[in-house]
Amino acid sequence: MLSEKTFYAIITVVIILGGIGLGVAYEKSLSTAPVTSTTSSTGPYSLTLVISPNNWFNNATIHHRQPAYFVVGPNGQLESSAKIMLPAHRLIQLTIIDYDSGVTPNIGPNGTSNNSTYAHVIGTVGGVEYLYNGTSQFINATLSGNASDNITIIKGEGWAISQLPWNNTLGGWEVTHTFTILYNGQIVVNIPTFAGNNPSGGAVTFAQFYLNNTGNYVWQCYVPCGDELNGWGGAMATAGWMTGVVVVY
Ligand SMILES: [Cu+2]
Repeated sequence: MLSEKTFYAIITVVIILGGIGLGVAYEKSLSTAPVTSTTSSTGPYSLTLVISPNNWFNNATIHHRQPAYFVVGPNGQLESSAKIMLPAHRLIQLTIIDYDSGVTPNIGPNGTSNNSTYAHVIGTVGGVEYLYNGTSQFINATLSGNASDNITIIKGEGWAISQLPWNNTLGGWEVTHTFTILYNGQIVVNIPTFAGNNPSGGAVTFAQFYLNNTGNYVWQCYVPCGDELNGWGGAMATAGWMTGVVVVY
């Protein structure tokens, strides 16, 4: 028979283990709650977007291959970009990983416009975006910042640019897509992604900005990269592809 002392020692161990078990269960239920932020509530907020070309759009069009923005979720999974949640009054650190490439002869609010506004970086900290990768390709000499022009790209810092140029040789803006945020129809942020002329595509763009009004914004790409309607149908007109809302809370 157990002594009284041993008995109470066992009871104590059972209670402690039970408590740990409860703690683990509680912790687990917390960790399955929706993650709305990848950083603390006061520090910079990180948003990573991926542009994937050639996504299957639908069977009703000959242009099946449509480009789309995706949000990279907290565990690395790709999520819809139809509705992007961003905090107000906090530094947003945006990284766009663009697997697409190619210049565009048209840029702006319709399929025939050629509006250089959308080739400019607007609304970011310092008025610049930082380009990584894709920068060793030949581009218009008006943007002298690539290896063929003997300009040094500082590793780890990217290449700060305030606009992307027109490329005479390729006959288009060196912009593959834009991530443009509008509030009441006005451009708040415009971040063009770099086209380069790398046939395999790919460039990474980093930019920082603040959104200081809570409420619903619109995001839209301004390179007519969809099908039909001079490029403004398909992906360009479908939430979660080349347009969507930004909810600032
Ligand atoms: Cu686009």
